[in-house]
Amino acid sequence: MGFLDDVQGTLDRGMNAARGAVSTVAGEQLGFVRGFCRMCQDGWELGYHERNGGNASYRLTPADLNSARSFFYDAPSSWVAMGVTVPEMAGEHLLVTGSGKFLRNVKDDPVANSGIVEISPSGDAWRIVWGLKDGARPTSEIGAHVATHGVRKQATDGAARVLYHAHPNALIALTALLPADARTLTRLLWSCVTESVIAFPGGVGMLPWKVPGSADLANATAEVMREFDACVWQLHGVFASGSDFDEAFGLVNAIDKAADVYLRARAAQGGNANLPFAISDGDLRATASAYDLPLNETFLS
Ligand code: 2HA
Ligand code: ZN
Repeated sequence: MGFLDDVQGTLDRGMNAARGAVSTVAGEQLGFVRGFCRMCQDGWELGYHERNGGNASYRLTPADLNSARSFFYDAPSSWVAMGVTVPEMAGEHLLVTGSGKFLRNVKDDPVANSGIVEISPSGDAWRIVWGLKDGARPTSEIGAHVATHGVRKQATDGAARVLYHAHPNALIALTALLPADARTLTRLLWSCVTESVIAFPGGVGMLPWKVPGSADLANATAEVMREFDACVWQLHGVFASGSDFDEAFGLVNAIDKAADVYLRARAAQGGNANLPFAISDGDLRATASAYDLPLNETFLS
């Protein structure tokens, strides 16, 4: 290689580095990236994300995609199969947290700890178009995210955009005391905090223990979330959907708070499960009627 080639190579590398730096900083300023960072930070501050615990994804709108496209890599990564096939998600773009990444670090360095993946035309693979730098990959629960996005997108006519997976202490503790039954869990949560039925009038779904990151967990979660906008994973945490970051985060927060109140009340009377006072089915119906809520009647007596 001659001297001039060397100079050209150095200039090219310099230009690419400069462009990378510009696109990185600007990408981080996008509104949906900032909202995503805030949700991860809020979860960290509430103790939902020990180590690399938890993960999140956001399905970009066409407007988000327009505003983000100029920051995408010149060449996306190769396609990587994700173990589930979700035709409804073909061509969609998801902002996702990275596998093994700590959610407490997302806000300070979104391009290292999260990134945007495009879903393949057949809905069975992803490739990285922004972020997830230095060989990072999307969350180990990418299958659950993509499969559930497909289901929630259909169930809500496209309104659902956020999926949030957290490991809240009280909720996990409560699942050690209960069978994996959505009705039993929902009734406990509704019965001890007045606003529970307002936050989740449809109730919450629940799955028995499964291997994290498995296709079995992904498919079972998507199935449960045809009906529910949250699915509790026994001895693991919760997976929740929302139209925006406030909705998904608020749902997890409300579910965990009710679990915490229940456990405190139960502990305060020596562990006895029969609380002397609880919100009755009549009270739940009255609340639903006052606020015109889509109450899940099958969970009442
Ligand atoms: O992202 O929480 O369920 C780590 C996990 C896997
Ligand atoms: Zn988890």
